Amino acid sequence: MTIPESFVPESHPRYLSLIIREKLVKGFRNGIVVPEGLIAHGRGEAFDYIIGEISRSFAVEAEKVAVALMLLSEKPVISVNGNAAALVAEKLSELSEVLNAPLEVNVFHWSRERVKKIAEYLKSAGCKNVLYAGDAEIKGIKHFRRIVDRRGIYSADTVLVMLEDGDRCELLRESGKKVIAIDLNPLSRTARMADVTIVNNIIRAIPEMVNIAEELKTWSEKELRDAVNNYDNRVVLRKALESIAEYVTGVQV
Ligand code: PTJ
Repeated sequence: MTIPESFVPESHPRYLSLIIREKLVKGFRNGIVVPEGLIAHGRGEAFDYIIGEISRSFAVEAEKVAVALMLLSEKPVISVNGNAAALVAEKLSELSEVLNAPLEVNVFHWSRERVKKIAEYLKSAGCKNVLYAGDAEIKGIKHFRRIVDRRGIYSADTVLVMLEDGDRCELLRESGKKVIAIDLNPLSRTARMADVTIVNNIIRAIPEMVNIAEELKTWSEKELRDAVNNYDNRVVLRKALESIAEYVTGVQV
C-alpha cells in the first residue's frame, strides 16, 4: 500500500478547508507558523463559515480600493506573518511584483531565526523583494510587531496587513500611514481601525487582488483617486455584518 501525501480525499465535502489546515500544520512543523497561529486560523475559519466561504461583493469592493490605494502610494508595503506565508506565499509574491511593493516579514512571535525562515520561504516561493532587517521600531508598541525594516513599514505610506492586531493598526495610522487590513472578522479592532478593511479569507483575497491589480494598472490616476475618494469603510463593514446576518438566518434547519 502506498501512503498518500495527504490524508484528505478530494471527494471530501470540506476538502479545501482541510487542505488549508494541512498547509498550516506543515508550516507549523517547518517553524513558519506558531501554535497560536493555528488557533487564530480557527477563529478565521469560524467567520469564514458564516460568511459562506466565498468572496462577497463588499470584500471585492474593498479589494479594488485597496489595490487602487496601493497603486497611488509612493511606498506601499505588504506585511507578512507566519500564517500568511504558509497559506499564500506564491500569490503574495505575485502581488508584490505587480504592485511593486516589498513583502516585509513582521510577526507577533518574533525571533531572528523565525523571521529569517519566513523570509527564505517567501524567496523560495518566487518573491524577489523581501525585507526583514528589523533595524527600526515603531514607537508606542510594546510587543515584537514594533520591530520593522527601515526601508519597509517604517518609511511606508501605505501598509497592507493581514491577521493583524488592532493596536499596531491604530499606531500605524497615527503615524500617518494608510492601513489596509484583510480580516475575516468584521468586528475585530483591526477591522474597525483600518482605512480599508477586506472582510475575506486571504486565500481568496490575495489571488483576487493580483487580478484586480493587473486591471487597475490600466486605469488613469484620476480613476484610481475617484475609487479611493468614493470609498467609505464603515459602509463596507456594515454591509459585511448585514450579509452575515442575512446568510445565517437564511440557512434551512
Ligand atoms: O505573527 P505571527 O506569525 O507570530 O502570529 C500571529 C498570530 C496569527 C498568532 C496573531 O496575529 C494573532 O493572534 O492573530 P489574532 O489576533 O488571532 O487575529 C487573527 C485575525 O485574523 C482574526 O480576526 C481572524 O478572524 C483573522 N483570520 C484568521 N485566519 C484568517 C483571517 N483573516 C483572513 N484570512 C485568514 N485565513
